[in-house]
Amino acid sequence: MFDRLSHLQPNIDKLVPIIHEAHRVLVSMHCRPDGDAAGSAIAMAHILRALGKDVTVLNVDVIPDNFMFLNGAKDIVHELTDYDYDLCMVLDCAEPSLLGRSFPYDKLTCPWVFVDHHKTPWTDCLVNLHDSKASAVGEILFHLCNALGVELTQDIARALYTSIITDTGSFRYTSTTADAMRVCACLLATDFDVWEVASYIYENNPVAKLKLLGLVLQTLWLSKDGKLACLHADRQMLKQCHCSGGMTDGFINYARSIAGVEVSIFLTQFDTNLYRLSFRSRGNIDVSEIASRFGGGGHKNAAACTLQGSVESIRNQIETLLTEEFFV
Ligand SMILES: [Mn+2]
Repeated sequence: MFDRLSHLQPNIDKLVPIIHEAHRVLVSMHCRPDGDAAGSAIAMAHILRALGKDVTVLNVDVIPDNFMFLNGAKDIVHELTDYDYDLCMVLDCAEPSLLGRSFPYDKLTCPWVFVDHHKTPWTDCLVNLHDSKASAVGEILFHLCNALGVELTQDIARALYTSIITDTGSFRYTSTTADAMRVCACLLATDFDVWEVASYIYENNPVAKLKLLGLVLQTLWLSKDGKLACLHADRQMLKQCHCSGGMTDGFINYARSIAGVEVSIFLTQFDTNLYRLSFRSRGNIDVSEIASRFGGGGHKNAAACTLQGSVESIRNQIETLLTEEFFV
C-alpha cells in the first residue's frame, strides 16, 4: 500500500529495538520549529509515552502559537535540568547544529538517532531513519508508529497531520505524493476534526501579524526580469508591531505568489547588518543549493541561511548568483 515503506524498512528494523530498550528519551527538533518539527516531535512524544517511556521534548526556541493547540505542545521545554537520557531522538533536522546554539550538545552523553527527510542524511549517529522523498517527518513517523505497535490515537493523528499539511503547503507542493495522501487517509480514520486543525494553524493570526504584513508588503522588490522577488522585515518594523522575528513565517509566500516569479527571498533582520535569509522557489530551481553556498541548507523549494550586509547588498548578491548560474 505504501510505496516508500520498503525504503524505510531496514532502518525501521534497526530503530525499533533501540527504542524498546530505552527508558528515558529526549526528543528534539530543529530550532525555530515549523509545523513539521513541532508536529512530529509532539507525535513522537505521544508514541513513546504510549510505550511507557519517560519522555522530554526540548526545543531551544518557543513553539509558534498556531501549534499550541496540539496536546503535548505545552509540555515542550526550552532547557534541560538534567542530562541523564538513554536516547536522543532528533527530528526534521539535517544536521545537529540546526538544533540551535543553546542546545546542550556537550552535556548529553546518550546515543543519537535521527528521523529526517532533508536532502542529505546526517550519518554520525546510531540510525538515521531518512527518506528525502517523504513529504514530512510526520509521514515517516506514521510508519514507525505502526512498526512499534502503538495504536494511532487522535492526539498522534492530529500532530502527524499538522506535520504533513504544513510541510506540503496544504498538499500543494510536489512533495504531495500518493504515499502522503495514503498516510493522511489513515490519520483521518481516527476521526479528528480537520477543519479545526486547519483553523488553528492558518486562521488564528494575531492582529499584530497582519499589521506587520502590511509593512512588509511595502518593501516588495522585483528584479528587472521579474524572476526574483524580495521582501524584508527590519528590527524597526518588528518593534513597531510588537512582533518577534518568527511572526514573519509564511510572508515569503506572498513574494513567490507573483506571476512570473521563480525565486523569492525574505530577509529578517536580527542584528545590525545581520539577516536570516529564507528562499522559496517554484519549479526546478534548487534553492537549497543557493543557501548551501552561504552555509545554510534546506529543501529544493525552501531553504535558508544567514548573511551579513545591508538588504541591498544581500539582494544584489543573490540576484547576481541567480542570473549567472540558475536562471538559464
Ligand atoms: Mn520537515
